[in-house]
Amino acid sequence: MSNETFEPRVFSGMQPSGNLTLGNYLGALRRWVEMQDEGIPTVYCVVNLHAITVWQDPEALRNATREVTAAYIAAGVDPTRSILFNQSQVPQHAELAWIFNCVARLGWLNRMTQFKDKAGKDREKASIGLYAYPALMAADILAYRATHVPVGEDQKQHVELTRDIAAKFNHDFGVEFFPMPEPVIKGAATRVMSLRDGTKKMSKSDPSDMSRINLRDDADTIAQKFRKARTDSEPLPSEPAGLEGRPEARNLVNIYAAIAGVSAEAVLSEYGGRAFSEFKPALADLATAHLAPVTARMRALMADPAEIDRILGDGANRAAEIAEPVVAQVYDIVGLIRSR
Ligand code: AQP
Repeated sequence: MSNETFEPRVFSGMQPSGNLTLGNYLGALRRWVEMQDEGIPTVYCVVNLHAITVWQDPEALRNATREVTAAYIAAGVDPTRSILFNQSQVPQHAELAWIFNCVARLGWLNRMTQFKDKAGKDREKASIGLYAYPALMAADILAYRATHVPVGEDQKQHVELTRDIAAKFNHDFGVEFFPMPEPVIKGAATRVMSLRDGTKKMSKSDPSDMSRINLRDDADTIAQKFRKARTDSEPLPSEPAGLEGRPEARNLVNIYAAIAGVSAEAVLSEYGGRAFSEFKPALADLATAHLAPVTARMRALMADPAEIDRILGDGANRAAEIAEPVVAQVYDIVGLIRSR
């Protein structure tokens, strides 16, 4: 079955497990805004049910939910053009996730690298929710029968699992109900790496704040973090092949390229042969100039939490208008009685 049978619709989300990073912004959020501006129907979610798959302080979680909403809007998500909401306010996500828990196979989930990374060595102590995370993500996407999912590279495997779940559901019940959603992974920074270790992904929940640029960091903090970013002692090469085996250098070049909207080649043709002591301040200036308006807008929005709650309430109503008939049909297909 092809997705042409389905109206195009975009869905994506981020966890309020901390404040958003430059990785979230360059890897996904900027693409969300582009897709909204292309006029495709877009549904963007703050995925707080995903966040609690690892421990979250309740007050910090409430605050981060509003802050992530503010970051979406500050980055250009327009709550009148996109549906912008918070996952727990639309119970259809959790309802559909249960059904997908019964469709997904243990063998599929056992292959998920994010679970392996996040559970660490002591897997016995990981929550069942962390293990079943991809089934909930499939529910997020498929409750809207979304066809496109803009994400960073790390989420590709989960979107592929969503396709497997959709295909198995369609096959088991002999229907053509769900589309096969496609991951949209584009740009020079689909995997932004930690500033402390070029082999590790930049993450909002990394214990070291110096490992990441937060969207709420001020100019001095951004400059300090880039200045202290780990690098080797060689000057920058004059072409991308010279970045081989130099993950930290590659990361900084990719960040520069993504923010400036140019290729890594273009960055290196300007900075090749120059030392990091010259490149890092240039990168900090570029990042600061780009992020300062986003940060300022985020702060202004956070000063009025009641308005954020109003936006989320409105978004949840609009989201439920789409998700409820989908979940009701799924119940019917599966043979579950829903009406009272
Ligand atoms: N470093 C990254 N580079 C590019 N894209 C990234 N994304 C995350 N980190 C990077 C993309 O941002 C979106 C939201 O991610 P998420 O909040 O659902 O969870 P995550 O992928 O696990 O992100 P974090 O920041 O690492 O969160 P924590 O620390 O809580 O696990 C996704 O599209 C993701 O690809």
